[in-house]
Amino acid sequence: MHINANDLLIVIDMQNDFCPGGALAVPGGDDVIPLIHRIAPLFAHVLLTQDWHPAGHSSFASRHLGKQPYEQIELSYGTQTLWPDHCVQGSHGAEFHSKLRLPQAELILRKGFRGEIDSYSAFFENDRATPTGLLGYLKERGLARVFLAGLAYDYCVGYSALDARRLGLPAMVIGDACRAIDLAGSAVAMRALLTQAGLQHIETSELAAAATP
Ligand code: VGL
Ligand code: ZN
Repeated sequence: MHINANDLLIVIDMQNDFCPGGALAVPGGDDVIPLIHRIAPLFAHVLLTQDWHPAGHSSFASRHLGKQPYEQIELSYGTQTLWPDHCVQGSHGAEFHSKLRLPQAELILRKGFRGEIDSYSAFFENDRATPTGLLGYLKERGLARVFLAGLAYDYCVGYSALDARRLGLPAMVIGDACRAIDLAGSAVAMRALLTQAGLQHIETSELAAAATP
């Protein structure tokens, strides 16, 4: 798999709260940091996403009387899984993991900042209709193909990949550079959804820099 000048690496939600010790820790979440560091220099363009919720966000179980984390509820835009309070704006948990070193990242895209709607995907909020602006950014910058890595495979990575595909953008999930929350089989379910949508998984070892002339 050769990387071109207009390919983009999107590193999803590599934040303290999604790493071991965090409020919504993804098992082995920080294990992908060295893998991301290995592949990032192959890309001319890197973008980071940052889950960024106001306190009392509607995706937090604590906001809903009698509800526990990981239960589901119906909100105006559909079914929403409830989470422990996480990635609260300005908190330590919302910061990028201290070992993550991607100073070359050209954009930090924050999402989930509206109190009444969650946003897993980097492209659309959870109503699957309200755009984050990322598509416009990619178009204006001539970035054509996206490669996705980070956390969590079965939520933010997966939905970002599905939306990229829905928008007609070639997208690839770097499978070994992701980790899943894996709630009730959600990792297997997401893999099936991605495959069904025609999305390809690749491994970090398959990535190679474009041949220099
Ligand atoms: C995520 C659940 C809630 C993710 C974010 O980054 O996958 N999952 N907020
Ligand atoms: Zn979140």
